[in-house]
Order: sequence, then C-alpha cells, then structure tokens
Amino acid sequence: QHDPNCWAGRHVIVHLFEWKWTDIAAECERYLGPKGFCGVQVSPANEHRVVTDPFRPWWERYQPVGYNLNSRSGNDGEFKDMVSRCNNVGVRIYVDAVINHMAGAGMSGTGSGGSYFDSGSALSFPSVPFGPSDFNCCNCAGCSTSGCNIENYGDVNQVRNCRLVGLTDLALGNEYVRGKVADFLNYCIDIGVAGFRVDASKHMWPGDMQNIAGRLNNLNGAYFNSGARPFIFQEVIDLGGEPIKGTEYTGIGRVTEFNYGGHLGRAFRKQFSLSSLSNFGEGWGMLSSGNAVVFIDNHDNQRGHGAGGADILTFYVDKWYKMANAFMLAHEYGFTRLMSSYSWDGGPSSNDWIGPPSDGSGNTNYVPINEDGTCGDRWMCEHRWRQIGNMVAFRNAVTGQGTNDWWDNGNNQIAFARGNKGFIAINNDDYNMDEWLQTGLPSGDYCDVISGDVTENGCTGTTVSVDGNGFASVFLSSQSTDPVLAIHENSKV
Ligand code: ARE
Ligand code: CA
Repeated sequence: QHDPNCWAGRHVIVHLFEWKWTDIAAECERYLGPKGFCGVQVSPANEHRVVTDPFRPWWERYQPVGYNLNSRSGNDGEFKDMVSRCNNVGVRIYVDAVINHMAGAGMSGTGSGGSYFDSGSALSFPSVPFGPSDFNCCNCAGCSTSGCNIENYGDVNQVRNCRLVGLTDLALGNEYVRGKVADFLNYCIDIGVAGFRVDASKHMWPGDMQNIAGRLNNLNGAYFNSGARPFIFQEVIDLGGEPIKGTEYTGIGRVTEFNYGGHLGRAFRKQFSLSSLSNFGEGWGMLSSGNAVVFIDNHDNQRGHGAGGADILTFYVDKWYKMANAFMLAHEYGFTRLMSSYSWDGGPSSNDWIGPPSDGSGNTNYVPINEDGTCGDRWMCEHRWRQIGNMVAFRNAVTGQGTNDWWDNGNNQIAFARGNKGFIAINNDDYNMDEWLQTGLPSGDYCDVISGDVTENGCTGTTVSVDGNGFASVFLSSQSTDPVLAIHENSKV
C-alpha cells in the first residue's frame, strides 16, 4: 500500500536511527508533532542478537532472534507507550521489519530479549519458534552456492534463496513461516503502527511479499480511518545493472529510490551542474513519484554499506548536506525521508560498525537536547538543524502544487516555485547570486526559513519582500554557510 497514512497536511518522515522508544516518544511530543512531521521510521523493534565482537555494533539489530518486542531501543511496554504518545500528537510510527532472515549463521547465545537461539546446523529459534525446515536449503536446487551465501547478484535465485552476508534465510514460501511473519507484523499493527520499511526486500520473492502483505490487518481504528491499510516501503537497491528491478515490488507498496541520493550527491559535489536538475525525477529513469521513497542518505550508505559509495552526502559534509535536503524537501518528487544519525570515531570511511552512544554495557544513552535545540553526546539530530527542520513546513505547504518559474544560470545557481505556495533559491557556485526572480507568491514580506525562524516578533533571519507581481530580490553570497533561501505561505511575516 502506497499511502503513508499521515495526518492531513503532513508529508515528511524521519529515521531516528537507534533511538530508544522513550526518547522517540518525547521527540514526537516536543519537536516532531509541533513541527508537522508525518512520522518516524524506527530501528528494528524485535528481539535481536547481542554482538560483542565488535562491541555492540548497530548492525546487530539486523539479526533477528525472535518476534517479541525486546530490543536495544526498549521493551514491549515502552514501544506501546511510544506508539500511543506519537499517534496522539499526529506522528506515525513505521517499523523496520527484518523478515528475510534471522541471525547470521553459525552463532548461538541469548538475544536482546533473553531468548536462546542456535543459528548453527540446528537452526533453532525457539522464541518464534523456527526450526531447520523454516529456512531455505543450500547446496540445493533453490540455492546452489556451496557456502550458502549470495555470490552473484546477477542470479535471481541466489539473491532470493541464498544467505545475504551469511544471514540465515527464511523460507518465506512456507505457509508456517508466512504466518509467523504476518503475526509479528500484525502485532505491531494492532499496537498502532502505520506501516513498515521492509528490510532486504530484494532478497524476497515479490510473490512471498504479496502474500504476507495480504495477511496484514487493517490499521488500529483508534488512530486511523476505518479500513486503512499499512504503508509498505520496500528496501530494494536498484541502481541498474542487476536483473532484479525495483518495479517488481511497486505493486505491493513503495520502493526506496537509491538513485535519488546518488544523483543529488553528484550534483552538489559538482560532478554536474545544478541547472541540469530542471527535469529531475521520473525523466531520470527513476521510479514513478508515487512509488518512490526518497532520501539523501540512509543508515547504510552514510557509512559505506549498501549503495552509493563516496557520492553520498552526509552530515560530515554539512554545507552540501543541508543544501541537498532543502532541495529534496522543496522538490515535487517522491515521499521524503530525513536521516537522523549519530557520529562515530574515524568516520565517514572507517569504523563503520560503531553503535549508538551507550554506556559500558552497550545500553543506548538517551538523547540530550541542548539549549539551542541541537542534540548532545554523539547524536547529530540532522532533523533538528534549522535549515532542514524548517523545510518540513515548506513541503507541507507546497505538496500538491506543481513546479513553476524554474530559473538557473546554466551553472550551479537555481531557483523554482511551487505554485503560489513556496519558493526556493540555491547557490552552489563560487560566486554570488544576485537576481530579481519570480517567486510565484502573493505580495508581502516573507521570512527565509533557512536563515531564521518565524517568531511572534517577526523573523530571526532574512526577510524577503515579494512585490505585487511576485518578484523578489534574491542575494546569496557564495561565502555563506547556507547559500539557500526558502520562503512559503506560512512563513509570511
Ligand atoms: C553483519 C556483518 C557481516 C556478517 C553478517 C552475518 O557485517 O560481516 O557476515 O553480519 O553475521 C546490516 C549490515 C551488515 C550486517 C547485517 C547483519 O550492513 O554488514 O552484517 O546488518 O547484522 C545489500 C542488500 C541490502 C542491505 C545492504 C547492506 O541488498 O538489503 O546489502 N541493506 C539492509 C539493511 C542493512 C542490513 C541488512 C539489509 C541485513 O539496510 O543495514 O545489513 O538485514 C549492491 C547491491 C545491493 C547490496 C549492496 C551491498 O549495491 O545492488 O543489493 O545491498 O551492493 O552489498
Ligand atoms: Ca531470501
């Protein structure tokens, strides 16, 4: 199902990567709700492996041990409290559903919820329970590689029936396995979640996904319209060059469009000019807008996992990162997801495993909020950076409008309007931008939400005067840390 089930007028979600449920509940109430966010993608909620070598990496959560909700982010009660508190302030929760596989092969121990598991030849996960017959065979007709692992992304059978980086691969064609997976997702739905990011979807047969999606309950009537269906967005990395296409999954729900962040990364890094973005979107060979979830970076490619490599922009290149996020939120294409990260020693290209800020036992720290609204510890909270967070209201204001009055200098200075609701200008050249441009907006004074906030007393940043014909003077110094200007109908002062 392609509709994210947002509250009316809300159109942006944020991945609060590795946040605890108690912190997310507080963030919904103190920031996300008031700022008009639609929802939060949370880290996997189910029981997972506790990895000690390396020490408590973030990726331990992509190794399920069971379907009870006891994870590094909190327990079942805390999860339920978060879902209800967020829904009550109009913020939806989307669970990262890891259903292609269980823990990495050849391990045994106790998961984050205290359940025993053995992923060696016993293939035993008593918490579910899953046993050997619930996993795909290997060295067999289904998966022919000798080590059971995916070795060749050009072989569709391998990609879907063999083990992704050694992760024990569930036999999602089996009735029993489908039922257990659906029970888990339905448990989350009944609590009040609005949908799922489906991890590693490329590694599951579309028919299996379709079957499981068909087993899902309607959303909880306490928070959603009767008959509302769970939003599904599937992680399929399709950069071309492989037989598996994102479009194989668009009948089930939306698909992550990984080309999007790659293109914008290359554009802002000046491998080509911003002016060429004038027809950005479907014309670039990307999914149709209604099928796409778009983002500048994600938890994988910001640290060299997944796809995109060195082109991807992250908080480590903050100037470009803010510019690219502003472009994304101003632009028509796709359903937008922001990334909220933590930093790590040696980043961005080393120590890709380091987990969230935590105590010596690996218990995740809470997210301290500074006086100025930024976050402490190693939490980056990109979604709270003024230049990014304020663009959420911009997108909410302009959604449904087309793009008009595109202007560019043939190089890296661009501007465009969204109907008569919003206008953005960006200067990524190393000389100033000084233009008299059509904004599409009714006449009046508008607060530039990149350089400031709208307050009771007016605007803390630059005020832009739009004349009776919709024109305004736009000056963006190339020396500015934020060479972007954005005004919209709700930033009128
Ligand atoms: C960890 C260790 C491994 C170990 C394994 C099992 O790092 O060394 O073998 O455990 O013990 C994450 C991490 C992995 C981690 C895993 C489990 O990234 O390093 O393995 O958790 O703890 C492919 C998939 C795509 C996947 C990316 C990362 O298609 O689905 O790889 N992304 C999701 C999540 C990840 C997560 C998983 C899947 C697994 O977002 O965070 O892994 O649940 C080309 C292809 C892509 C391919 C890409 C990278 O671009 O087109 O399809 O993506 O290369 O290989
Ligand atoms: Ca599989």
